Amino acid sequence: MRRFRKILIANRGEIACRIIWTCKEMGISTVAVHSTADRDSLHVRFADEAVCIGGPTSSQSYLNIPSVIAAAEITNVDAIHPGYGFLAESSYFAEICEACNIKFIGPRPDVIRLMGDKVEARRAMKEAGVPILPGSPDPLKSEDEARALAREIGYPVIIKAAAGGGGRGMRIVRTEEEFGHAMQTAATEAAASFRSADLYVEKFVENPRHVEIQVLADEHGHCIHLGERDCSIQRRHQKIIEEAPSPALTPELRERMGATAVAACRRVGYSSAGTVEFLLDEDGQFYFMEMNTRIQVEHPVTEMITLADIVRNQILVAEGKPLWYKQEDVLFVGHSIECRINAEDPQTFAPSPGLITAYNAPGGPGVRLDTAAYPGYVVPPYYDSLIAKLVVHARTREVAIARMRRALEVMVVEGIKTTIPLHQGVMEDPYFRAGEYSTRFMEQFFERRKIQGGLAASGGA
Ligand code: MV4
Repeated sequence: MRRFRKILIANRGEIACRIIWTCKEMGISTVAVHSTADRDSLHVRFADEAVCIGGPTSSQSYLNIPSVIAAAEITNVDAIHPGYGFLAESSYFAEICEACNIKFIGPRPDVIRLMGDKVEARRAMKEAGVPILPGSPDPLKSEDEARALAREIGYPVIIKAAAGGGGRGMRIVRTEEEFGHAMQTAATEAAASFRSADLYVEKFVENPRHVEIQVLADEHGHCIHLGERDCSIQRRHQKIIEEAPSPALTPELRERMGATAVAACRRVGYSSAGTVEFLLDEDGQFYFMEMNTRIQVEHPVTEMITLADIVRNQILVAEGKPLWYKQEDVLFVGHSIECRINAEDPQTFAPSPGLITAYNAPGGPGVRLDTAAYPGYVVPPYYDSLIAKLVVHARTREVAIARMRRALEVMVVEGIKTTIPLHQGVMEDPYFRAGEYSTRFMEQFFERRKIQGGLAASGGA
């Protein structure tokens, strides 16, 4: 067991600031790394030390392993927190950290590698007794074999890249006639996007909800869950709104999904914070989708309803400490909703980088804003367009929605386009308000608005 004196944050933006907040509370010094485009960023300003690690593109800086490690060596840190994205799920980077005697704040490299291979992850989950969808036990070897398997499973099926995840390189196949073409294009896309062109096939679930369980595990085999998040509101596999608890779960289903996620983590020797993603079908059956071995963008909704600090727990278990609370000690209070504010056109989702000319942060009871933006900040064009996460907490879902509407109303971001008007529209949507939505919500929302005469006519953008 050791105590970290200094941590390097291998990330930028709101998540780098979020990690620094917790380090300050724990009395741990921080080192920020930044690209030349991020010199004036808040994470650079709030960290105790800062090191420029390269040019503006991600590959020149935040993905540049030798630069990040050099910064860690120069500043003599005990550990590196990778945040999300960039190097967070690189088993190779985790291994390099280990070889340099720097603690990687996350699970072991072999566990990251296992979960990065979706075919292997499915196998491990099956062995742990976690429900998986009918599908390939191994990567597809030939079109004929795959076709026979799809016929056995029954259409519709979905072809996915073994090295994929997050929706890249997927093809839904509804009839046998489409199969050959779908497999070809999926293979081409997988080969271009990932190290591996391997594919697998699964039964396709119509109108599912995306419900994920937050887990915390220490290095001594203890594991607990902090309940679920409903992340069904997405567009092109980018989450837009998340909430906890899910309006779709009963206490009984929550307990079963939580226990299943914990069993999955035990089986693979998981440590640190992690997320087990499930598809929930219209009959209330749930199936393993993937496991994320990092802290996630939407972790604040879980922090709000459980009063846990997930980053603090990641740091404590990385120090080798046992989890200090048991499953029975986890609190669940009220309801939380997160709206992702992106520097994007709210209708086309085209990126909208540039100068923030005017800015007002909402506050007041039950409002949390995770952001690295400030008046005069220039949103660079090189990275993800997320500029703020507006998170609310209230006793009930109804009051949480009212609180979100009021916070969105007083939030001002001028000079660039943002998704604030889109969120205002969703908060007014009768299906959202009823909690009746699936992963198809956004397309249906835009369809309803078109019929009504567009966003502008109904109080949106
Ligand atoms: C699926 C599915 C239906 N059936 N797998 C999308 C992201 C990636 N993690 C897997 N995804 C899906 N996998 C089967 N067998 C539907 C999706 C899916 C989806 C999932 C969650 C949230 C939004 C989605 C939008 C389209 C498709």
